[in-house]
Amino acid sequence: MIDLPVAIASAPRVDAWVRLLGAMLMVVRAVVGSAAEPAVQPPNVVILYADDMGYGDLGANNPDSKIPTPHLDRLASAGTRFTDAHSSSGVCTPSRYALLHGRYHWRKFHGIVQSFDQPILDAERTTLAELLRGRGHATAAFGKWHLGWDWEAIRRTGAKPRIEGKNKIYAAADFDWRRKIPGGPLAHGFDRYFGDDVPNFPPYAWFEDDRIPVAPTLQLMTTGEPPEGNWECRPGPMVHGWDFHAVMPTLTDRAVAWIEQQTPDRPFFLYFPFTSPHAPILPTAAFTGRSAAGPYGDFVAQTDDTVGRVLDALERQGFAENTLVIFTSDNGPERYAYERTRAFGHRSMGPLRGLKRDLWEGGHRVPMIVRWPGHVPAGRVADGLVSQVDLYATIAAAVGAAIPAGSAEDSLNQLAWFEGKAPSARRELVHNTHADGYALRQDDWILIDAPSGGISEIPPWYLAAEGIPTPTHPGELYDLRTDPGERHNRFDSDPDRVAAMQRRLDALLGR
Ligand SMILES: [Ca+2]
Repeated sequence: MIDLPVAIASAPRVDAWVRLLGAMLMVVRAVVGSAAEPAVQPPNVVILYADDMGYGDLGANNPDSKIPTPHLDRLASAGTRFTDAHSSSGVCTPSRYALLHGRYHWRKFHGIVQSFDQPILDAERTTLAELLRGRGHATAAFGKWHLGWDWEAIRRTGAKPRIEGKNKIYAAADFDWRRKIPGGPLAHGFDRYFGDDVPNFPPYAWFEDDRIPVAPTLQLMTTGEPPEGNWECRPGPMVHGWDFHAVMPTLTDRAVAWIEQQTPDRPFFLYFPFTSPHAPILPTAAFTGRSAAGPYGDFVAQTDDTVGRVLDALERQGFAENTLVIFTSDNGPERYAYERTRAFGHRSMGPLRGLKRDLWEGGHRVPMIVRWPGHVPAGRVADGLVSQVDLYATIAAAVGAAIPAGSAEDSLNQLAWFEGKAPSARRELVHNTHADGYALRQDDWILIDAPSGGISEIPPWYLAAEGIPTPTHPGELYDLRTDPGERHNRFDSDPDRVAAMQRRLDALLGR
């Protein structure tokens, strides 16, 4: 502000000039201000994160899809669809860590958080939720957390689990369920949390913020089989009357209700990691038969409907225009996807090779749509390279937040590209699921530093039907521009590129 001298402002002729000068200064401030600040208020941010949804399960990505996804297709036509977008890992927990920290998971760990494991997020690094809350956003997480809690804080003295393989099997009486459970979403920047942590892990109970309001009293019981696949449920404590079918509808209701509580005078951040279409595959009666790809297809259709309900709530409350909506998935489709190709002619992996866990594209190239009216071009398809690791710096730029030193070290700001003003900032990406296998992407090329990019088991009939050869080389090299299905291994024919990419991968991994 410029203070005008009172003595001059009081003289009548000078007063007119001062008023004119004041008006000009206001115009200058308005112009300068609008250039520096993209909006009166930073945008709301909504991340919708599907669980195990494949590249080819998004209708807009797959002309031969047998699953209707009208709401996601609508989102894609109102925003930009990314066809070379990647989760950090081929499994759940590491991808979530990478998304919320803007950091490769493999710098710290590889596997998933098991049931009753301790928290995996870093207290010394700012999460995306902490960043946005610092910018003034109200923050909430609904759904699948799967980043651990400090269970030790509520474990009763002397209670010890029975160990069976990966599972620590506790009884309901081993915990004091009346107490707060530290280390969860509220410890990492979220004002609110509602969800079931992991739908196929104990405790089978609702979490409200940092408490479990209705205590588990039973051990897991399931009756019958799901309509497709297995329950995939780990043993452990369960609430009386727990209803697996109610999980996605309840999460959707709660997320919509939270949006309805928001007001235009404060921006918000909704992080909504779905529990679907991950197993147990349990579409509700309203969605049974909705697709031509079996119960899994119906569960994807239900997932799409949840997206529709969130988009409708944003529209109804007047938030749609100033909300950055990002839809993506935490990894590729589960192993049932092979049988789905035979039974229904639906390819959850689309044209890609491999599934969840794999270093091949099907493990980590996932659907991604970004909508932000007036900023991100509508109806555009972007084929540049992007990682979910980049969402942190990109969102920070969109809301005008500075990234604290020491946080989000791997995240590239892709805002100019998202807005259609520049190419992708990313030329290179490291892929990893397990500790013993890495791949390096450079422009169109991928080097898989393992004899096979496959980790998920492949049925012999599928290998025969697709004409996939047995691996015979110490590594794999593909040109994804001409060979997106990774069929023609160039490892032997391009040794110079293999050596250069191997050196670069070793340097990036510090080995
Ligand atoms: Ca997953």
